[in-house]
Amino acid sequence: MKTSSAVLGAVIMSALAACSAGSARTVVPAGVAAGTTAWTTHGRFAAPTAALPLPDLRTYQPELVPVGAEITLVTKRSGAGASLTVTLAGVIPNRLYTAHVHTGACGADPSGSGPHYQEEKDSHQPSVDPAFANPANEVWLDLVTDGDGRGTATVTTAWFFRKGEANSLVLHAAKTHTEPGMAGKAGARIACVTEQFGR
Ligand SMILES: [Cu+2]
Repeated sequence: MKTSSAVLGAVIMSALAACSAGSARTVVPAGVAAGTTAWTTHGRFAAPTAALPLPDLRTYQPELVPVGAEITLVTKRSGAGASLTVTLAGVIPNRLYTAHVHTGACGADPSGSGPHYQEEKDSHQPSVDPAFANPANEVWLDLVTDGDGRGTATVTTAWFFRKGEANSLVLHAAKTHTEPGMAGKAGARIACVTEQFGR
């Protein structure tokens, strides 16, 4: 199927080329394995002061996630599980970026994306109990950039998102804490991408 994948590649490339700051483009590729669905979202981060309506992607700290930096998010559902691959470009070289899936869409304020998505919900929110705030029950991703400010990381989960309940990927400034009372915290929310994970 050389021809169809070449055509698909051309479609994806033209969709990616069309991305402007703040608006995400989602491409649903054909030909993924039976029982699996996957889609790609790509865009460039917009300024925190960008006018309404709120952009799908925005940076809250342009010194860490510059305006115009790119993100590509590939979400796969295979069986009961999920995998997320995040690629950043145009950010700070040789730096750790952490990311989580949050429940709300990106807001004008960094807190607008709400708490973390949890497979088993903690009745106490925000959840800082390691029994709930842990990388098996939430989506935690660590991404280290190279010397050119690019990086890719993949995280997998044993479960898939409930429809409508997982609506953003939030980039944080620091490593994710794991200790009681702090678990899941990872410093400031520095950028956000609105994405409907639970489709
Ligand atoms: Cu978070």
